[in-house]
Amino acid sequence: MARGSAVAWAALGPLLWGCALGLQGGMLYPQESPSRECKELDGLWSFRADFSDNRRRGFEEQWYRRPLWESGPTVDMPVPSSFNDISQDWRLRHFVGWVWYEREVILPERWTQDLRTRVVLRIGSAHSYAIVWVNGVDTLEHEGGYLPFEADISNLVQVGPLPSRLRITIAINNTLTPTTLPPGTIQYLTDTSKYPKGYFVQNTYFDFFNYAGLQRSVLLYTTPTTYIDDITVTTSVEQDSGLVNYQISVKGSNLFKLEVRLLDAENKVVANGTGTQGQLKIRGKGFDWPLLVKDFNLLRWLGANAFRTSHYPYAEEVMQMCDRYGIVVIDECPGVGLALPQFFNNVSLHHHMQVMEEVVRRDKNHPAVVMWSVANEPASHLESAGYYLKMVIAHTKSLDPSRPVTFVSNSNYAADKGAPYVDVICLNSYYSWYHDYGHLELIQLQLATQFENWYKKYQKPIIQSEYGAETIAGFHQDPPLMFTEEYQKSLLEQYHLGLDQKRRKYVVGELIWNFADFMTEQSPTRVLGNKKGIFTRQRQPKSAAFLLRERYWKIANETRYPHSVAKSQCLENSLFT
Ligand code: BDP
Repeated sequence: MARGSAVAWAALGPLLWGCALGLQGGMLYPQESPSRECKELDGLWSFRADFSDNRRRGFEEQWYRRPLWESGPTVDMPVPSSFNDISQDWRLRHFVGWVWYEREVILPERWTQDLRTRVVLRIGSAHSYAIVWVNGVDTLEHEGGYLPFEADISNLVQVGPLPSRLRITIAINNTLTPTTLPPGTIQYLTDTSKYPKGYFVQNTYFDFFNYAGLQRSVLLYTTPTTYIDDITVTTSVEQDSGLVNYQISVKGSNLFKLEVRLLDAENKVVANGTGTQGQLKIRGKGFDWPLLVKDFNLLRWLGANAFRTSHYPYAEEVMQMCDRYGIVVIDECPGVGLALPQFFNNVSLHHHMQVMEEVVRRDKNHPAVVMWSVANEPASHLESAGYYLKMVIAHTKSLDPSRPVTFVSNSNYAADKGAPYVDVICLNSYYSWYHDYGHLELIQLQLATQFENWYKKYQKPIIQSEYGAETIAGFHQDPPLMFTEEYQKSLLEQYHLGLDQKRRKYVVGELIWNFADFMTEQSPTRVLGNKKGIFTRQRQPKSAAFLLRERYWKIANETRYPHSVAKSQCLENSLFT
């Protein structure tokens, strides 16, 4: 049901570097300034899901040509949000196909009359394929969720006297195909004794609910016609000084003068520069007060200092918080569910590289990002996956030579074809949960074997990127049984004993699965979603949260005060600044 041509099943062959790759321009986070204005389009939009059999009625009847209400009934839909959770209509929660959003905006007169102003429409993310019309004119298409895209719409709004009313229509398709990220398949069930005619299901190969819609902010912003399109910052340290290298791309004219000022947290200028590239030298450390946001407060309460954006890039505001809180991030793209051999084809590879370009373009200047992750648990034992991962990793390294690149593996060390190309080996394992369940006594042995095998083969640093147990808050049993708080706690304890054996050697990180419970598709193994959180979905701690809190603060204090007796409590006001 994807729009346009079907999947091209090209055999994996050498890719021509640069062919159709290479993003046009930057994707800076919109900020207000004396020369830039922002107009948020968050709030209520008109919405309609296309329930027609082929899901294409909207295109056949050209719903974008006139206000949406003229072509049929609409409902209110808040933006940002996932349409699945808003309505009481069961069909909408599980809808697969095209949905239509529309919103009218009145523009300030200056935006439409002043020809030295550029007006840009920016969509924070639309999962997963989007087509955008402005006043009925096809303006923008984008493939892939979780990442922003935008279009200069000046020539659509600056067309004569007062077209200050703008109608924005966005059609979004959440169908996952073998060439989307994450990939998926559509299966038609044709046994008419069991299913009505035309019945199909969306198959996915990952463990979270495929929420869709305009899930992040939509906004309009302006720039002058000569404007900064992109900034790339890389940093290093030389003795006592921090070095900030910058490269600025200006568009619209060659006649400009650039002054660069670096501000600290209190808005004091700490370094100056001029021109489109240069180096700023600064001294000292930054310091941030904790912000009043629950998840970051919980991270701080825990003493956690890192997470992975499993399994897609998080909102830009989250990345900004990480910068401020000193939380380091393994920034992962939506390369999840690459489970079937047919997903490793040339079309997907090309798209995957493009997605990595979009991730790096968006997040490259966040100091919080310590590593890029190109995928979670791909079928990396396949030869075709080896080539595919090699190409995506090499491409990501060429986009950002300053950061390590990884993917997260759950393959056997001897079979994994992608591991030779990563800088850090990231491993997911679920001993005593999906294997040998109930047998907590096996964890230490199995974990030691896992680490030793991988390290012997690759001699690379290793991160335990997932481990955990499904736990229903309030379920108790001692001696522990699966799904109880006691079982989760004991499982983590056993893992920690194993991790501590290797921690000072080559195991450089541990990431619990998961921070908080989250929604998944229904299945016999999921009780209202994935319950491996150490916090509930409402952010209340399970017993394991207290265990981790002890551990993380003890490790943090050991590192920061190596000569004092390690205490398992927060010793300072700030986190890891
Ligand atoms: C891992 C996946 C993660 C799942 C987790 C689980 O990476 O997305 O949620 O298993 O089963 O394999 O809880």
